[in-house]
Amino acid sequence: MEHTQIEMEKIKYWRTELVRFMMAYKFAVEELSTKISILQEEFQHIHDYNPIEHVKSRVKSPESILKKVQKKKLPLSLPMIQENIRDIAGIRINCSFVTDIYKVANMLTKQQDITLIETKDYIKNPKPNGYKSLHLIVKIPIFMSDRVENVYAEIQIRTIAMDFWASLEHKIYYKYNKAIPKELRDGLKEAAFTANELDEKMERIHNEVSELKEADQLNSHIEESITLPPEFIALLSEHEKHS
Ligand code: 0O2
Repeated sequence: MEHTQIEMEKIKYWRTELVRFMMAYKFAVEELSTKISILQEEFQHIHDYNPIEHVKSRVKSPESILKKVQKKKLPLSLPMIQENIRDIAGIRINCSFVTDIYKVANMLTKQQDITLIETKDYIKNPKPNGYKSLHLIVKIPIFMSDRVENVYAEIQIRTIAMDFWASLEHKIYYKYNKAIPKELRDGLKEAAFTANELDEKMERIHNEVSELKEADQLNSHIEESITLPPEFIALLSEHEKHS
């Protein structure tokens, strides 16, 4: 074979491998997104309430993967990338309340085909800058035509307030090229504190409303289930007249 033809064959081979490699992550995101949609719909149906407000997903771009390879000083090989960069497939779930975050995490990780690899709980242990979120690294099987790929994925679960904070911080972080001035850092810490207060307040109100709703439902259930015979009602009103 001519030299250039060998080179062409190599390029073709690597292109196919790379496309297959990226495809597995696309499928992982699709599989997880379907699982989350099922939970949303079923939970709404059973509990008349949806703990998931919003879901975003992405597959890391090849450029971002390469940046991470350099940052982590990894050799440029697909198996090494597969094993060491575990957030190529990423799902972000926004919940209304903090307790919902743990409910959703539990509903997902107890599914048979999801293996929980690592939990980073930045809600119980926030980052020094104020970042809060629950990160789960999971492994999920992807059934391809001739093989099963076990793919890592990162699931980030947070409240809307935590997400609002994180997206602003992310923008500022890149605007200042990762060196945020002190006044802004202090401002962000204060905002993280306020976001946390808001989360706590909203959850307290939600719980109070739920309790009222439950009491209402119980009362109407009791009213519906007890049918008093008319003689008994007459006896009661007679008794009331004389007392
Ligand atoms: P992007 O562009 O969002 O994907 P790792 O580098 O993942 O192997 P690390 O850094 O210990 O290991 O992972 P960690 O702490 O779980 O963070 C991973 C992701 O969480 C980040 O991805 C961010 O999306 C988010 N994150 C973590 N810390 C912060 C923070 O302080 N502020 C904000 N806004 N987001 C944060 P990437 O790959 O860094 O970026």
